[in-house]
Amino acid sequence: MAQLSTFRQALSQSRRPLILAGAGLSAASGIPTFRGAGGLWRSHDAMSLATPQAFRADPARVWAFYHYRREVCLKAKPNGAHDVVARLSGRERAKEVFPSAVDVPTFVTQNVDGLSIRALEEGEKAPIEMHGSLFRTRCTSCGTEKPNFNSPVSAGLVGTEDLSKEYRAVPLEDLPRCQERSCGGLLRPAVVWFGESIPELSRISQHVQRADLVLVLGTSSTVYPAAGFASEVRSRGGKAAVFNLEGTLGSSEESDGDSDWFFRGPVEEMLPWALG
Ligand code: BJW
Ligand code: ZN
Repeated sequence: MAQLSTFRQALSQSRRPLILAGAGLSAASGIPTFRGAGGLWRSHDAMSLATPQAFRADPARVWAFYHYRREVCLKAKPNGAHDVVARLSGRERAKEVFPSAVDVPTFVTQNVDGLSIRALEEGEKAPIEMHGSLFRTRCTSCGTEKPNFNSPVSAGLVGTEDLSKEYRAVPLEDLPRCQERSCGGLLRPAVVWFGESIPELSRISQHVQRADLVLVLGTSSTVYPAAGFASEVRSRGGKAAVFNLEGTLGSSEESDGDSDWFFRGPVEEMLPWALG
């Protein structure tokens, strides 16, 4: 297969590789994606759940949605694709796959499920979670941000995780509250909602600007700024390889609209095969 040999050559020549992941990376762990068949946004209106306006208008409804998502992710396990990327984030495997690289690849994930972090072994570099994490909370009063793996996230939300059931309003005082001394403010999930800025964007942009090869794994490339990273790398003469179940606009068997290589299929199978 011609495209495999040119892809392997690009891996071996890359000095600054970048990996960008989306919801498809976690699909094999049973985490629903956002768009596409069975996607979360098909059955839940994004604009009434993933915006700061939605949280201000009805924090209990938004928390019920995030409580449900947290419970699903806590029960899930990293899959083979998370493992492959985690090994690439360690020196030994990175040297085999990217022998010319100056460092282990930069790994940026849009996923908030924490599975890429759970897949890490000792010495492997953690990804940048560009859309935040379901397992961090931020206080809307004092701003304190903390890891939070409580299950349930607050006692008042128990039972609301069954989104098929009619929604039961939870009083504000029973939602997750800040435990900092005398604060007690309302907590929110430390995720990035539509219209919010991306806290790590300047650090990420530096990596995107320097990257000469980007592997785009399981993202529909519809949400900016991440959706623009591959074309940014390519516009400077770098290369992009897309791994996705489906092609996007302008794709054919061997190329995606905005890529040099397109590996169609489940990323948990295609990625280990393509890396060799
Ligand atoms: C498989 C597979 C398998 C399945 N193997 N593949 C420029 C132009 C136009 C608009 C904008 C722009 N810049 C900013 C905007 C506005 C907005 C935006 O992009 N809107 C678009 C919808 C048009 N962006 C923002 O607001 C961002 N903020 C920002 O830029 O601030 C500055 C600013 C603001 C306003 C205007 C201008 C500037 C913030 C975006 C935050 C996104 N947040 C979410 C929710 C996080 C919390 C939560 O989870 O609840 O992040 S939305 C959701 O989409 C989530 C995801 O990370 C993100 C991306 O989704 P992803 O990962 O691509 O998932 P899917 O489901 O779409 O795709 C899955 C893919 O996997 C599919 O292709 C499948 O085929 C594939 N797949 N199984 C391989 N086994
Ligand atoms: Zn507080």
